Amino acid sequence: MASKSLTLILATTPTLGIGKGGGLPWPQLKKEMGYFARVTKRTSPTGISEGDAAGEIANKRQRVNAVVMGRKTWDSIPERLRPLRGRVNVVVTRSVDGFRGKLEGEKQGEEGVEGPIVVGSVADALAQLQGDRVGAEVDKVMVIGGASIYEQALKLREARHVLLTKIQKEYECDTFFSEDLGGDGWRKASESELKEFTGEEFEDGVEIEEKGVRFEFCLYNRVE
Ligand code: FOL
Repeated sequence: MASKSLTLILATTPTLGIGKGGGLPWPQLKKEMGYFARVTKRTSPTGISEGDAAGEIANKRQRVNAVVMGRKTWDSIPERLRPLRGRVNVVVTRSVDGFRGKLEGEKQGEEGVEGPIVVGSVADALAQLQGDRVGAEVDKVMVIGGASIYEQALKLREARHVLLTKIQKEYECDTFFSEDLGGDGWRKASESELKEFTGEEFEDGVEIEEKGVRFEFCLYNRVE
């Protein structure tokens, strides 16, 4: 089976800042976070429409996306919102056993809530999501940070897409994205490619303003 591709999703300031003090650098931007939640949850269309005979016959395994994150990003998500709902959560840590132990000490085993898969690297995450380790068929694998996890992901050939929100205002940051998407290895996709990839309508356009902050939704594809 061919390996699944990886999509990085992130928002950056003009100097590529992504984080500050273990959280996001900017005040809560609801429309930006809403975009993140919808896009990471939404699976790509199957090509089989409802009521389609082929659809009835086909094995209807539930499809779901996965979000792959570093341990610090996991810690940054409010406890009541994690694992991120409607997505398979994968946490990358150098201390897999330590993290599993910490999870057990927390809530865990809350009814109907599946804990995260814990792995030692982004490559391990892909390997786990490839097989039927997960009860559902995994569609998109989205890498949601932080900096060192984006760097690890970008070293893999599977990293093909970057969904980047360009926040057009500078905020103080202590964590930065390291890849130059303006370079030869990447091509900015058109608005129609972005629509198709995300399933978003962008009725207000790809440039939004919220709380006096402008931001633009972009997709970059790796050049072969
Ligand atoms: N990508 C983009 N475009 N924006 C981000 O803010 C972002 N943040 C992260 C990774 N990629 C990103 C990492 N940080 C939540 C909190 C922090 C976080 C990622 C997600 C979170 O709580 N998400 C919930 C709530 C969404 C909502 O409030 O609507 C979720 O269900 O996704």
